Amino acid sequence: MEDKVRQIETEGLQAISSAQNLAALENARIKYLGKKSEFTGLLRSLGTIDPEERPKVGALINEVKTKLEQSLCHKKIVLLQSEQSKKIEEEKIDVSFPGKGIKRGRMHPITQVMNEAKDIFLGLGYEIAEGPDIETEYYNFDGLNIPPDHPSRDMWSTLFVADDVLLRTHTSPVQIRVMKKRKAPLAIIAPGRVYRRDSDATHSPVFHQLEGFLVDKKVTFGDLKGTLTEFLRQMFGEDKKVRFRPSFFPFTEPSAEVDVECMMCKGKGCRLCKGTGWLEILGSGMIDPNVFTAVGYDPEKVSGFAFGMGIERIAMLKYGIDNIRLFFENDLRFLEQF
Ligand code: 2NM
Repeated sequence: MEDKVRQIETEGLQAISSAQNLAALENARIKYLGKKSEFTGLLRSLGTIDPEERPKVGALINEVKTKLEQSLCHKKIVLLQSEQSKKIEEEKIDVSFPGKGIKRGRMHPITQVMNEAKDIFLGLGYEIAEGPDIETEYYNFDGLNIPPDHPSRDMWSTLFVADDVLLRTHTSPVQIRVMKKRKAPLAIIAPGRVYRRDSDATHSPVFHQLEGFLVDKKVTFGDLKGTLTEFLRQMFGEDKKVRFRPSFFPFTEPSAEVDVECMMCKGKGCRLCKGTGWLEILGSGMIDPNVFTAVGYDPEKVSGFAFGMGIERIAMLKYGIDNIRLFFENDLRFLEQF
């Protein structure tokens, strides 16, 4: 029996020390010290052996059991440590590695062009004013000297919310509101969303405008020309030619449309400018006396000029974009180019 115990000791210690991982070690424990092991069997059969021998064999079994347990415990610590350090090694991260490169967002091209235009007028001493997108006929049409039967008022041009409630078709109502509230001198720009019943490659039912006006004593058409020429030079480049063409708007008299030399062909004539060498950029004019009367100003005492431009149109010309819908579809392949 003693030989058997010694043999189990040798084999057990061997199995423990050669275990390569915790699972193998656990198998060794079950095999050599488990409830169904040979060793436990011997321990149980202790009662059947010669009483003379019993203390000696009992002591030996206890000694071997302790040895195996200590060996197991020690090996377990060694394996745990090596598995831990293996895991640490595997999961090690090099913090000096370059990051994943989080994509930076950017301003929408319409916002960029709008900000550029605003900044130029802020530099010229203008102030920004805002107003509601939902307006009444008075602020959108009547106050601007637009006659009751004007085609822009009908339901095929204007988006109505209810009778006498509509989505503003330009930002001019903001200017009427400012003039009604404050007195001259004023230099104001009104940027914002506007709405029209129109939809094709160059027209969207929602688009952006920047309008503005200046009122003071003795404002002249020369002031209008100087201001808008300076704006266009800053916006499109010092080298660009600018021209003023007679036009008509109900709210200005006289009125002028302003063109800039085509930036694609430098005035030679191309697809973009339809062979004319010029691109129409904005509308303008001297504020009509009827508008002044409507807001409570005396047209004998003050004069002023006003202008308006479509931001999408400017952005399309500036970047050579042929479809306005690209601005609203939010396709990153398009937006990432700006
Ligand atoms: C334009 C063209 C010409 C304009 C006029 C006014 C107001 F309210 F002062 F009378 N605001 N904007 C105006 C004048 C707008 O857009 C093409």
